[in-house]
Amino acid sequence: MQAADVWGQRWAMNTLPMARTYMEVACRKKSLVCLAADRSTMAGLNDLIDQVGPYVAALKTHVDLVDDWTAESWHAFCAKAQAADLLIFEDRKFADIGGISRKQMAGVYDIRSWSDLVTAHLISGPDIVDGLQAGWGDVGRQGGVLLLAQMSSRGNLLDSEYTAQVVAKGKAHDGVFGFIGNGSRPQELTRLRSAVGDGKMIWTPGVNLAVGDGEMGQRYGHPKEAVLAGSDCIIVGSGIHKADDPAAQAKAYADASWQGLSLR
Ligand code: 5BU
Repeated sequence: MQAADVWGQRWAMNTLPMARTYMEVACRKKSLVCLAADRSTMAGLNDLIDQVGPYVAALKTHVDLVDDWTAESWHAFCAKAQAADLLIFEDRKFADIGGISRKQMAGVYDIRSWSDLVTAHLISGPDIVDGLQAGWGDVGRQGGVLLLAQMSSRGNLLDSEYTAQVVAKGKAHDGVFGFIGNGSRPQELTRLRSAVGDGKMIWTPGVNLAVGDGEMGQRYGHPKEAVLAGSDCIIVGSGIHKADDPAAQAKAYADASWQGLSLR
């Protein structure tokens, strides 16, 4: 089936090339899973891609939590992810003023050179999106920003009024790929989807087949419920990378997410 048929209005209304690339990858893999690759060694990260690459549509990184990081090993890791047909998404949660965010795209990690997507808070105002876009522009690349409209963690300060403002400002900006929503609370997600409409992506952390409370205030909802409530991509970390059989678990998450999409 063509991506346009599978995704319906989401495809029709979402003209950003990066969003369409994601929707096509998801169809090729029958998976709406973004792997949160939160392992601390390069060997662990490389193993993970080797095992689960076929079952996930995107890769989410925290480049600054790797103990043995080097520019060369990271470059090779990104090449492996690209070969596995994965969008690379650095969950940097930028939050500074536009000009500094632009500079932070460079620096030691040079996020602008290998990321397709990054996260940002809108707490400092909308110029952060222009700053991040300028960062990619500085190296002749294109990317998309996912704005944090909600979070999955207990007691976070992103209340409904804040969410509404993030959505209103982000919807109008071409540099915004979409929004982060709370995957652990389908009702909140349904409200977020109705505010966002079909023109932008919603990606959701806080998803696990074992629904309930996680470590240190994390909360989890079920993958299928999140997709039914309007998530376009479930972000799954420990549910996959801490599993005894990461490949089998990644497939289970992929199947649950794909089933959710087919019922929507
Ligand atoms: P977990 O192991 O599935 O709980 O990992 C979740 C990942 O998603 C982890 O990398 C977090 O940094 C990320 N995350 C989150 O959990 N909640 C949020 O609201 C945001 C990101 Br934004």
